[in-house]
Amino acid sequence: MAPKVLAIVLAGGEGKRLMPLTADRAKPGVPFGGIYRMIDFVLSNLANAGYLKIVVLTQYKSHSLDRHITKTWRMSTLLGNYVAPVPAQQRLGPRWFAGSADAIYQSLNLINDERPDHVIVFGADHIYRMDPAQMVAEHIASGASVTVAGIRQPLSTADQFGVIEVGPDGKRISAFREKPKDAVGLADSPEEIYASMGNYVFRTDALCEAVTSDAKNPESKHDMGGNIIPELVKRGEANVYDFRDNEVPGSTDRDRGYWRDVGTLDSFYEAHMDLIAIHPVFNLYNFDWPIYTDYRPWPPAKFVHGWEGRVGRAVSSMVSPGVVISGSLVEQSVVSPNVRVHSYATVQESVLMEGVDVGRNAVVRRAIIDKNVRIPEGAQIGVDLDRDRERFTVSSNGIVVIGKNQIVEA
Ligand code: ADQ
Repeated sequence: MAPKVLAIVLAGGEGKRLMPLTADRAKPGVPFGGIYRMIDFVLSNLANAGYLKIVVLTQYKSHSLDRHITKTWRMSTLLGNYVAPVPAQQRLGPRWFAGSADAIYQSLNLINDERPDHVIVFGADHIYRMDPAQMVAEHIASGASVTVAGIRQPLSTADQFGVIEVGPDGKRISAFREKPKDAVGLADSPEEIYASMGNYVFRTDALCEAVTSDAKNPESKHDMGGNIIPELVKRGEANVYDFRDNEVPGSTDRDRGYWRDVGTLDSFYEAHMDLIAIHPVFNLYNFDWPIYTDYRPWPPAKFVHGWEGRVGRAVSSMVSPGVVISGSLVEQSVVSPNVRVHSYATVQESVLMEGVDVGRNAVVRRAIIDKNVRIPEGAQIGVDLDRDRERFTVSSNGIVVIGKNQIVEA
């Protein structure tokens, strides 16, 4: 009989480094790529691989995330009601999850109900395609207690990741340090480290034992990457799964192995620019491994002559349904549903979320504009960064970010 597998998606992350986009939504609920939300990528990967028993552990500001999962995933006839969002239940006392391992510990009842042989524990805030079944197969064949997905990343980013060292067989993890400040590069590539993708496959007994004994340890931060994985590595029971070995149907040479942690404003912005590059490094047109999301009855996008017959155009951009671009120019941008861009406005190298309205003559450059923000007539965003710093968030790479309910003065 095929082994029984339950998937747990950790979706409680607060996403402090994505403020103001996470001011009133959880990080996995942040809109991405026009019509998606970040969590759609991990859920699509699981669903495409045939894993349809999925619980999503939510916590922080989870309202819009819950609504999205319920509407898009849980009610889906395709998936047959399997994806269930599970909020922090405070079963074990009047507290929220103390960390990602505590989130699992407090949800052990779900594992006990389901009695799987193996548990997939994946994060919810990465943009990538992956066939998790290949990782599960390798995990089962190796007999490891846990298998951690690993990918090479620049040495300079070591302090954002769990850094993996492997033994002579290239598989058994010999050391694991969570976000080290003093990492050294790989022997065969000194400018790279081997990073944990925050995706794990556990033998069920090993996971239950690990989170239960961790819960009793007052010194622990109850963090998967900070506590659970290092403990299993110390016992010599953890293996790595190299993401380079993953073959997703329909992927191209260009987007094979693409994985983006979009935890900061700059990486979130760069991942959008990856989508609209002339030869996109992440290909949304792979219908062999579709990314599912919530489709609403929006009409098609429309490009119309505006004031004085000026042509409305978008080039090198992705434009979602419901958008109207009239007498204005949109370049190298990702435009979400129901955006309006009015005559003589210019939008360049920007990400506009649902319902944004760009007034006549306005200029928006290298910016991320959150849902429903109105850019008034003649306003300039991303033109004078010193002025923008006084009123908005400006990322370290100079991207201007305007949050959901911010008022933009004319
Ligand atoms: P981080 O992403 O920094 O590093 P964390 O903030 O714990 O770790 O988030 C991991 C996942 O768990 C995210 O999907 C987040 O949304 C979720 N999460 C966090 N706290 C939660 C809670 N209380 N309840 C439910 N879900 C919660 C991790 C690993 C690193 C690895 C990187 C890869 O710890 O080792 O390198 O991911 O990006």
